[in-house]
Amino acid sequence: MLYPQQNDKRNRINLSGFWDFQLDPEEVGAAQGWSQGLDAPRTIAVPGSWNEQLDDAYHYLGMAWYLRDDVYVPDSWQGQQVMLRVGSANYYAQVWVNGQAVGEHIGGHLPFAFDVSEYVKWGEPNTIAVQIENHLQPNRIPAGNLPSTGGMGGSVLGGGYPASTFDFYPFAGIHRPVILYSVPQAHIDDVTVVTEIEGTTGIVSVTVQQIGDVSTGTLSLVGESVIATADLSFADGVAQVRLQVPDAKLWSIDSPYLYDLVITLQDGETVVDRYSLEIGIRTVEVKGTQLLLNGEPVYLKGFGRHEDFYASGRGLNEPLIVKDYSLMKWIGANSYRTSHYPYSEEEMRMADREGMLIIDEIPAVSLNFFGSEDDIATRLDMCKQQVEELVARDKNHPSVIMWSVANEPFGGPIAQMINPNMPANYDEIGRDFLGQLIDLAHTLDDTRPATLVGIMGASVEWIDLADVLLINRYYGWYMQTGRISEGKKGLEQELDSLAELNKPLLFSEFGADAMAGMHSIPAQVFTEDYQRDLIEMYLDVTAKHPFVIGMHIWNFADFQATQSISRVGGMNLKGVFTRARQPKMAAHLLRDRWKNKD
Ligand code: BDP
Repeated sequence: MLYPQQNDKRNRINLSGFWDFQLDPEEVGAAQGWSQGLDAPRTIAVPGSWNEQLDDAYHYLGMAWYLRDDVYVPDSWQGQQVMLRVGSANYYAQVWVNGQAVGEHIGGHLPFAFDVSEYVKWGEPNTIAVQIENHLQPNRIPAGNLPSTGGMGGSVLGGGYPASTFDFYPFAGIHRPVILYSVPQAHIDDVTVVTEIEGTTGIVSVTVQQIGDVSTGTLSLVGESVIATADLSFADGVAQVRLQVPDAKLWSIDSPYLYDLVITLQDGETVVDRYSLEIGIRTVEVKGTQLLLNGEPVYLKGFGRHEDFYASGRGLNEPLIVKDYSLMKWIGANSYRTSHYPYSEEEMRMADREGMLIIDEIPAVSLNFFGSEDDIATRLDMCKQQVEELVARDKNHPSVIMWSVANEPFGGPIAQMINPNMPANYDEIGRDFLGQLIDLAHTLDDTRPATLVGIMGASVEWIDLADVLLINRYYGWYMQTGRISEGKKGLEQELDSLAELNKPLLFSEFGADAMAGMHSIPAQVFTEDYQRDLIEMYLDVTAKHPFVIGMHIWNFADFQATQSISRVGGMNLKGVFTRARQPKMAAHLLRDRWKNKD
């Protein structure tokens, strides 16, 4: 799934901007020909969640239509393959060109593209329509409307609204750019780059896949000048090359050096297709209880985050990405997890450029292993699809250091609460499910560790499947509420037992809600003071344990969740920045600790 690009052989038109939009609660649009025109259109911005843009659609998660009828395809694209690509649409989408259905996609956060060559009209405007719905359903990933909770869900399953099983707003719509692009008939279809380091030499192994029957090509690696070149020779559509880069400039947190890898398909002297890609030479490895980047132990300082902001909702917001990166640099963070779904491709490129380490997560948040065998198989297939699509999309990003196949699969007390009659072999079913996902991540990419994120109280056998242990802990918040010193005891005890697993451990979530501007002495829950003190306690306790390889605070910024009695204004307030990106006291604590010490 290569990111479309414009060069001398390829074309791309970004269709971001104002589109026509109409809700379709009765789901009559397809039958009534809305794919060719909406009868009561209003304006919406693409990309962006509809919920944040239109006040009457805030809680609407049903079917809706997006349409543009002004799309010319340039004459110069004739003879090329014309593709229509959606960066992401949550959750189910079907795409139409000039009234013809060209394809559909399930899953809210990964790109999909269709060959629309035979549907486009030349010399006149084309009509592009996308219908999308985001019904919350028990077998979707992530799930909603769980029957065992009587359809009640919401924040921490406390019966919130909408009835998600996850603690963030189920924003809906076209969240990333819609791009019309063209590639030559014979073209570079995929590129896989793997890097190794031998002494001061970088090894860059490249596999190129092409569609068509061109048998040769070239490859060059460009730094300040051309560093290495090689000829490509294709057999069965695949060519492989191993480049040596003497005195390689490595990609690292402090110096995220990127080379340009330029690939051509060539018929004799004639260049048929060209694709270039920024790559970084670096290695990631787990050794004993350490995580190594370029052979050196790395300590992860950062956050769990969300794609979330006023008005744009979960939609791509490039100025916000730049702003968030500047705040993460200000605070001294070097890493984050794309909790709880894949973030935009634009953001992944930012991470490459800025030297940010990314734990790349699929949307398998709050999995449960209840239901019939068929139900479980449906969910497993969907998770596998997302692992496959994510690895295909992000495998070449040097910033990606780990795949996360699940966040907080329901086990222990939470599973019991949802379903008091849970099957005796529930833990076993869960382990098999999660084990299959970890195995799949390893099979698709054996160069990066794979992990899953454990919920408090769940069976240790599940997290033990991971190469790096990731755990979310809320001592002093959901447990021992208001008593940080009691929470500290719980944390210390658990750390002693986790040491026995002999694996690196990242605290992937911990924190407290804090209402910006609220203070108290002594520190009480929901004050900035309490959040600051709790975070400080975790940093102090974990610093004594060398197998702890990092601390990710939950959350970078306050974010929109569902409405419930534990979410004031529907907001999760665990951000160390507000939703508007103003610092709370904890942000200054972290800057002091991360910039000046550690
Ligand atoms: C964890 C979840 C996260 C929630 C967080 C919280 O992984 O999505 O937002 O707790 O309750 O259980 O704030």
